[in-house]
This record gives sequence, structure tokens and C-alpha cells, in this order.
Amino acid sequence: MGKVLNDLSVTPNLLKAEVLRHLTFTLGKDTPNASLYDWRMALSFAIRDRIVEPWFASTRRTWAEDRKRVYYLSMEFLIGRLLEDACVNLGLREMAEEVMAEFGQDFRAIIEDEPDAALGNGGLGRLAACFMESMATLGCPAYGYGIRYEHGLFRQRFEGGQQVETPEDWLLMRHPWEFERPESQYTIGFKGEMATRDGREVWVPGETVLATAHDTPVVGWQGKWANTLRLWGAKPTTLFDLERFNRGDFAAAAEPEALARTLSRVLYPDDTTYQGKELRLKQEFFLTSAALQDILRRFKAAHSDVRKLPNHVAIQMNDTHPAIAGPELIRLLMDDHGVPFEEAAPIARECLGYTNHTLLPEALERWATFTFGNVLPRHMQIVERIDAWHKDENYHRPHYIGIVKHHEVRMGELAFIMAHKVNGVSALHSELVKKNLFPELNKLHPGRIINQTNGVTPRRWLKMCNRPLSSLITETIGPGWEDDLDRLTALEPHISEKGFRALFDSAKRTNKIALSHWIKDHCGLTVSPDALFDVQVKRIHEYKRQLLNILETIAHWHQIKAAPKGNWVPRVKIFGGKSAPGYFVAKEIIHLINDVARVVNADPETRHLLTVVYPANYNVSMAEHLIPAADLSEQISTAGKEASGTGNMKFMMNGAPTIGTLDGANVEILEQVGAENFFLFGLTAEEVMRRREDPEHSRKAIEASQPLQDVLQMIAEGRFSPDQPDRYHGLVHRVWHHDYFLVASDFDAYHAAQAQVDIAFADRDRWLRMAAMNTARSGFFSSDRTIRSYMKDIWSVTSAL
Ligand code: 26V
Repeated sequence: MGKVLNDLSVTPNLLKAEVLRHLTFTLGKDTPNASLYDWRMALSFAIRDRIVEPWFASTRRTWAEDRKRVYYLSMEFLIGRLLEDACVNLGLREMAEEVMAEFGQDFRAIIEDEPDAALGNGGLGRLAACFMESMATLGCPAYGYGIRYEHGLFRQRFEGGQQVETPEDWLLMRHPWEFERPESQYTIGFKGEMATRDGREVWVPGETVLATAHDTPVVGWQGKWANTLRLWGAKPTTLFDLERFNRGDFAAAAEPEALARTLSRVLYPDDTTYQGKELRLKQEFFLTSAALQDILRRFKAAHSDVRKLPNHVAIQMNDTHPAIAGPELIRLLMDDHGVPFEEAAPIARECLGYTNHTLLPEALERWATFTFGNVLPRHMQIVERIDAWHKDENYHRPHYIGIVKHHEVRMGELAFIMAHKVNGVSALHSELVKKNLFPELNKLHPGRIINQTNGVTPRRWLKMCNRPLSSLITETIGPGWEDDLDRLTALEPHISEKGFRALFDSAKRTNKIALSHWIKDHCGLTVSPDALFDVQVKRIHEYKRQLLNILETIAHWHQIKAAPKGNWVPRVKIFGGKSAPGYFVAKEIIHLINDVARVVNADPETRHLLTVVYPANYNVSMAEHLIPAADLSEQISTAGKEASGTGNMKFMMNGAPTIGTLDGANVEILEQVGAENFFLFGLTAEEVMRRREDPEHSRKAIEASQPLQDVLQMIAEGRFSPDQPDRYHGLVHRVWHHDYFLVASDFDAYHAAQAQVDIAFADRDRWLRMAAMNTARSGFFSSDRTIRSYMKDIWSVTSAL
């Protein structure tokens, strides 16, 4: 181990022979008949074969050295495509391209043929994917546990500018990266009742399903280590009702199967508003119970004393979604291993860590005790016991604090109490978790809440998606920055060289030309690569304030029209993102952006100066096209609302300065890059709180801003919806009277900051310095740094490399 396994052992001829072998024997295709899909499969299998070797070696080594393992439990893993990522990490991208060219195949087309694995909504799921890659890179022995959703996040289309959702079907074609493990199968129970056996209370579930494992190897940089992403699929315990079938009742015969499979059928697409849906609770328990049974089986294969579990096992709960892990681990220790509650609870707590990803009250999980007790009767008992135990140990605990309150089980409190460490995801967010979310529990357990600022993997988000810039970096500072991203600071002295800046400029320009072609193909719009590419891509949510962006876009258009001969900096405003299907206001914002785009893009007077682009179905792969070509990163959430953001880090790495508020990790980006390389505007988190105390805040802000009044007037008059002039009356009314996210209060500051952006961009040299400084100072935001910190502060594990 430790050596680069593949550079040495694979030759182009060998890889070529392997691709051909898979095409012939795995796919049963002859070269003249092979489709793009066949070639993709053949190459994927050939590449997968190269991962298996380090994968086995890593597993063997973990067993041999009896290493502590990390278990990352997450309802979401937003992985994206795997082929190119595997090629890059194995150092085989160039070779694969060459070999496929010899077959007359275009490597890029093969890469783009792979569907995204979209098993997540947004930031939380993508973070889990970046963490998996970093754990593999760092040689941290780890398993990711998730659900193998048949349908990932819905596909988005626009009809008349409105979002329409269609089901996603990533498993329609063969998924070449996974290994099914029918032998790794666990029974998961639901409902039923408690009974007494041999004087002990036992749970007799009323329903059972099977969880079967599907393993995807996750290989780290240079193939030195590989971990497993284990996704559970649901199967029925009784396959088929033969009696019913023989009676001719075919549909009813297949009922148990259909029922079980609903558990892993579809990802919940609403990450903004919590709804106490029974199926969601069942999915959460399904994942968690399967994972814990698997963890205990693996532990017992090498150890006998379950009291030693915390020395060997670290379990991380990605938000509260797997927070049932506390009670479930206690249950398994008590009911299956005879450990008394008083011992089981501290053992479980020693193993568990909890990461909080949101402060939004409407997204916090709480289950009606009725639902919870019905689906998980044994766990309801244990939760009450945990609550009483915690109260006993902390008799100063205020009466209004607890897990079960007002006939609800609060998953945040449960996760907090059952974890030895609780973390937020940026410095600001972690402080707010202490101050606003868990002030009393923080007082009872000082030091339990810590910060772990998020990061992103520089392999995917720089090396892979931005080849021009990656090459320039390597030519300038040498190789090795990919897994030691702080080395990017070595670029800094070069930024004062004119020659380097010209090369940086031309790398960005190459990406912008490529994106212009992509925009032509996907949206039918012609944009100039000389324009400023201004990008806001993320889920559509009021707190993220895409509305602020589009209102300011209208103001800008209005300004240009007032002085069309002015010295304007041409801009392309790029939006991307999906709304939760039932989130009415977010859908209205999408509609407005598309309506504005239609009107503005058709204006001959401004066409060369302003274009609004909103390609449908933003996902990981689209991000890989957009981010490297961005000039400006929009991170404009209401301060105090965005827990961290990770897109902000990707843009920074790729040399796009931020226009943003003091929110989430923006604060730390600003700190790294310096105020002169960041367009800061807007109220601070504290000012936001104070501002809201004035019930007239939005009216006052609008009345003080002529540009904002004009914009709202235009929308209200139907300038962007001539077919239905009153379409946005509700929206405009909300800005005037119910502007919770302070769009109006921050409008003028944002508008002014955008003017500063124009001034900076017009000064080519100044802009290039800013852009390059952003890349040079982005080392802190590698998820390797984040994972090292989790390993030390939460998991107490060391690298096996
Ligand atoms: C909540 C729910 C409610 C139940 C239905 C499904 C579901 C799915 C997700 C969520 C919570 C989403 C929280 C989230 O994605 N937070 C984001 O986490 C990122 C990684 O830490 C962070 O960068 C973003 O700022 C934060 O919004």
C-alpha cells in the first residue's frame, strides 16, 4: 500500500484489451454493433476492475490491524457521475481517452452518457459524497450507509416557464459500479407490539422487510485506499403469495413485494418543510437499523465484548434523519446482547456523533408520538427512558427541555443527547447552534457542540471539472496540490506576474467558450464569452434569495434601457436549481426568472449587454460545466440562514470571486481571501434580527429605494407576464408586507455591490488578480481538511496510510 497502484500496472494495451474483453464477454457485443452505452459499460467495468485491487487491500488491512472504522449514516448521497471520477483518481483519464479514441469513441461523449446518481436533494447529500471521497483519499477506514433509491431526485422541466417534475430513472440502464450482496441481508421490523418472554419485554414487529446490501467502492486520490458505500434496497420477507396467485388474484399476490419496495422507491424531494409522513420515518429506521445490525455483525466477527464498541466504531449521523440510531443501538445492546440500559446508553453515546445542517425551524424533524409509537413501539419506550435518564443525570434541566414534549418526539434533542459530539458546519452556524438552537443543552453539556467547517473535494471540483486551470496550476507550482490543497498558496507570488495572469485569463476563457457552446446547445441562446458570467446555482428557497438576484437583474436592465449608449459591462445572468414540488413561493420565483428571461432576452436594445439563462434540471454534472466558467459567485442568503454553503467553496476554487452576505462559510471565505477580493454587502445576522423587530421594515426599505419601487412596479404591471398581468401580484405584495427574508432591506446594498463588480470587471488586471487570489486561498476549503478534523475531534481514528 502507499504506492500508486495503477500508474505502474496498467498500460494502454492492457486497458484496451480489458475494454474489449468486457465488451465481448460481459456485454456480449461485437465492436461494429456496440452502442455508446455498450462502450460506456465496457470502459466502466474495465476501470472498476482496477478499483477492486486497492479496495480488497484496504479491507484486508483494516481487519488485519483491527482498525477503528467510521460509519457515515446519511439518507442522502448526491454522487453524480462516477466514471470520470474513478479515472481521475486512478490516474487513468488520459489513457482511457486515448484507448477509447483507438476504438473510434469519443471519451467525452462516453462520460456524458452516464446518468447522475442523484440520491440527494442538495448541500447535505453532496457533502456526504465529498466526505466519502476524502475519507478514501486520507485512508480513513469508513463505510457510507444509505438507501438505494430506485428514483433519485426528480427531473425538472420548464413548461411555459414553470417547473414540472418528472420521475428520475437512473437504474433503468445497468449500473456498473455496484456489487449486489444478497448474502448481506437483515430483517427490519415495524409496528406490532411489546410482549413478555422469560420475564423480559420483547418487541414483536407486526411488519418486516429485508434490507439487502449494494456496495459501491469509493476510491481515493491515486488509488491508495478505497472504502465502501453500502446502499440498502428493500425486499419483502415473503416474496409472493402463491395461494392467491393460484386463485388468479395476480395483483394481490404481488402485494407484499410492492409494499416492501416502496421503502427504497423514492427520495423525499422536500428539504425545506418537514412533514410527519410515516413512510419517511420508516425509511429512516430502515437505513439505520440495517446499518447498525451490519456494524454489530462486523464488530462481533472480531470481538466479543460489546462494551468495547466505542473503541472500534464511530457512527456519524448526517443531520437528525438517522437519529433513531441512538434508541436502536440501545435496543440492540439491550434486547440482543443483554446489556442493561444504564450501560447501553453511555456506550451508544460514545459511538455517536451528530451533525446539524440547518437552523430553519420548519425543516427540523419532530414526530407525533402517535406516529412514532405506532411505527416503532419499542423505540418509543426507549426514547422515554433516554429522556428520563438524561433528566436524572441533569437535574437542573429546565422543565421545558426534553426529547418528548407536547406529544412530539424532537429528533434534534434526541440526536444531541445521544451524541458525544454535536457539530455545526461553519464557524458562524456553530455559534448559532449554541446560541439559538440548543442554548440550554449547550449549558448542560459545555464543549459538546463544536464546529467543523464544510469542505469540498478538490479532485472532482477542480482537477476533474476544470482541466485548463488544473494544468496551469500544475505547470506553475508542480504536482501534488490535489491532496494538499494548502499548496495553492504557492500561486500567490505568481499573481503579480503578467504572464501568469494572462494564462489564468486564458484558462477561464477556454471554460467560458465551452460553456457558451453548452448554453447554445441546451438553451438555444447565444452568449459572448467576453461578458461577465454571473452564476447562482442551488436549490430554490426564499432564504437563498434568488428573488433578490432577479429583482436586481430587472433594475440593471431598466438602467441600461435608460442609457443604452452607456459604458455597460455585458453580463450573462445564469440561474440553476430545483424547487421542492410543493413549495409554492419557490415555484413562483422560478416562473418569474423565466418570464424575465423571455422578455429581457428578446429586447434588441439590450441583447448584447444582458442575457438571462436558466437551464432546466440543475444537478451535479451541470455544476461541473457551470462552475469552472463562472466569473462571479452569487452567495446572497439572508444572514444567519445558510448553515454553510459548499457551492461557494467550489466557485472560489475555480477562480470566481463571491458577491455575498456575511452568512455561513462566506464569513470564512472572506477571512481567507481578504475584503479586497470579495464583494460584501448586506445586513449581518444580528442586524437581521433587529431589523425584523420593526414591522414596517420592508415598506420603509422600498419607499427609500427608487430603483426597487420601479422594479416592483414593472412586475406588478405585468411587464414580464403580459399574457396574465396580475400573475405576480401576490409576490409583489409579499415583498411589500411579508418580507421575512429581507429582500427589500438588502436591495440597495446588493445593487451597489453589483455596480462595484462591474467596475472591478472592467479593469481586466484587477479582476484577474482577484480571481487568481480566490483560487490561491481556497486550500482551507478542501474536504480533506474537514475530514482530518472530524477524525481527530469526533471519531478518534487515524489514517491507515
Ligand atoms: C430536511 C428534510 C426534511 C424531511 C424530508 C427530507 C429532508 C431532507 C433534507 C433536510 C435538511 C436539509 C438540510 C441541508 O441540506 N442543509 C445544507 O447542508 C449543507 C451541508 O452542510 C450546507 O452547506 C447548507 O448551507 C445547508 O443548507
